[in-house]
Amino acid sequence: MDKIFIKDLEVFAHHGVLEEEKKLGQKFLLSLELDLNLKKAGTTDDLSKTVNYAELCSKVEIEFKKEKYDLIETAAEKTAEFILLNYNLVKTVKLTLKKPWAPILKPLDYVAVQIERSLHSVYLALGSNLGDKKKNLEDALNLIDLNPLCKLCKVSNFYTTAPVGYLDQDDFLNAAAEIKTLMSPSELMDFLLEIEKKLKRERKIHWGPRTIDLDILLYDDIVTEDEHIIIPHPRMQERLFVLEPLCDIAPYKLHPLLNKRIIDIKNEIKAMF
Ligand code: PH2
Ligand code: MG
Ligand code: MG
Repeated sequence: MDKIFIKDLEVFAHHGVLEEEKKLGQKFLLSLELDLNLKKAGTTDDLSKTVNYAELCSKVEIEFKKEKYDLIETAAEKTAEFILLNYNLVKTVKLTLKKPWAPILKPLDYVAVQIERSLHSVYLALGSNLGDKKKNLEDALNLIDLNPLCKLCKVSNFYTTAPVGYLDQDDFLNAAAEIKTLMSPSELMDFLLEIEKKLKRERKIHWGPRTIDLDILLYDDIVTEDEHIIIPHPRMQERLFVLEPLCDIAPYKLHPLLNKRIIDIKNEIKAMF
């Protein structure tokens, strides 16, 4: 991947555990390695096809000075988040934050932390068959989009589907969505469970009626071995109520375990009926 480098940007800020660090402030040195495709900008000479590093430096400086964190870890994390959420072209940020003048009464060149962060592309399945189904799906999507660590990118059509599994229940309204997020799979799972709780999901019957069900289908191209977080979703390839909406927003996406496109998996299932 192509890169833009920014080395040792000096920013005066007030991060530190010690009281005098918060009061007096000190200089920090911020280095960035941004992964993005520079070919378009390089062949068209068009600034809008890349990241304007002058603007980025100014905005990062403002962001970095806004708060007073105890830890350089936190200052680094927040800065990486800011860049990924505000510059769509940037796929990955590697950030080194040096604190050369940390008042620890030791002769050293500098202390530093380095982190590497990316935005993750995730496909979700949504389902509701209790209460105002359409509103439940819309409320869930809004709550996802409101989270500062998530961006809602695409939403499928809503499909009315007959119940699968446990049959003695009302029809479902199903949908799929693509989000970009900074959360790990387990953080995202916890967040989705929180939304299910907020929207009054009760777990009484397995596969039974629910105001809202939110499932992770795909997370980048990862395949997990963790029995609590199974990605790709283990039954997605059998379920038309998942494949049909997903096909609206990602027909040519490759299922990382089956090595088949979503549209082809859907067509195979449809042919069986
Ligand atoms: N979800 C289930 C079980 N059965 N059937 C339909 N039609 N739609 C669903 O979302 C659904 C289901 C378990 O998550
Ligand atoms: Mg489900
Ligand atoms: Mg579920």
